Amino acid sequence: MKKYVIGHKNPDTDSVVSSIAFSFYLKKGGIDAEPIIPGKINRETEFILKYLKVKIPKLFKKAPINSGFYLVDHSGLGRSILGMKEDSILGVVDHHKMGGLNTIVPILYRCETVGSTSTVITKMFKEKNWIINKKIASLLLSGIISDTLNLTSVTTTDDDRKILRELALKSGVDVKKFSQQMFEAKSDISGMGLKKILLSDYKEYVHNKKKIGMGVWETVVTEVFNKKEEDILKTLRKIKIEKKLDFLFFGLVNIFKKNTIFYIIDESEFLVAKKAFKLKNKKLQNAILMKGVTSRKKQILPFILKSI
Ligand SMILES: [Mn+2]
Repeated sequence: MKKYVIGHKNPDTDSVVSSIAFSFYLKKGGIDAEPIIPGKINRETEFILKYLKVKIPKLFKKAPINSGFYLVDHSGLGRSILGMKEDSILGVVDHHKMGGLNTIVPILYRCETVGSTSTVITKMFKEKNWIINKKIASLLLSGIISDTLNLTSVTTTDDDRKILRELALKSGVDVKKFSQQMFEAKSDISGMGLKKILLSDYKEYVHNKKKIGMGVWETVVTEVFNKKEEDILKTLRKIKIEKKLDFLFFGLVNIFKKNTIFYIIDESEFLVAKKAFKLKNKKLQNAILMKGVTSRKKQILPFILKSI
C-alpha cells in the first residue's frame, strides 16, 4: 500500500513543511511515505521552498485510493482532502482542537498544545535522538515562525521558543531577517482577486449543527484594504450563500501591529460576535478592530463556537 503524508486543505506553511519533515521522520523509522499537498501552496510557502531549494510536494485534488495517510496539522475529515476515509488514516500529528476522528484500529496520535505542528515534529526527532539535517531544520523553523508569527502569537509556548532557537542554530538561518521576508511574501496580493484572498486561509467548522466558515488573512500591509470594506462585505455575503453557511466571519490580521479587523457581514453574525466578544454596541457594526488579537485558533474561534 502506498503511503502519504498530507496537511489540511488550503495548505499553510506549517502544514506543508510538516508534511515534508514528517515523511523524512517516517523514513528514518523505515516507513516510506510521500509528502503531498491537497491544494496550491500560498506565497509565503512558495518563497520558503524556493529559498531552501526544496521541491513543492505533488498536488492531489482527491485522496488517492488504496492508500494510507498520515495527517499533519489537522485531525478530522472536515479539514482533510476530499475523499479521505477514516480507515485509511495511519497516524496524526497535530496542534489543533480534535477533529472528531473515529478509527477502527489504534493509530499513532500525537497532538500537543504548542504553537505549530513543526514544533511537535521536532520534539519527535529529538525523542529518538535522530539528527535533523540543515534543510529539514530550516523547514521546521519556517513552520514555527509562520504559525506563531515569529513567536508573537498567544499560541506561542516555551517549547516553541526553545525549539526555534535550536533550529536556528542548526540551520544557520537568520530568524529576524528570514521571518521579515516570509511575512512580506505572505502579504503579496499582486494579481490576486478579493475572493481568492478571503478564501486563501479559510476553514469550516460544524458546531451545534450549524455550519460556520471563518477565513483569515495575515499580512503586514493592511492599508490596501482600507477603502475596500464594502467590497469585502459584499464578497463575503456571496461566499456565505455559495457555501451554504449558517455563519461566515473574516479576520484581517496585522502581523506587526498585532491586531485583527473582524468583519461581520449581517445581523446573525453580529448577534454571535456580540455575545462572543461582549461587544457593547447594540447596532450592527460591520468591522470591529480587535487589539492584541492575532490567533483564530485561540482568540477567535473558541469564543465564536461557544456563543453559537
Ligand atoms: Mn499549524
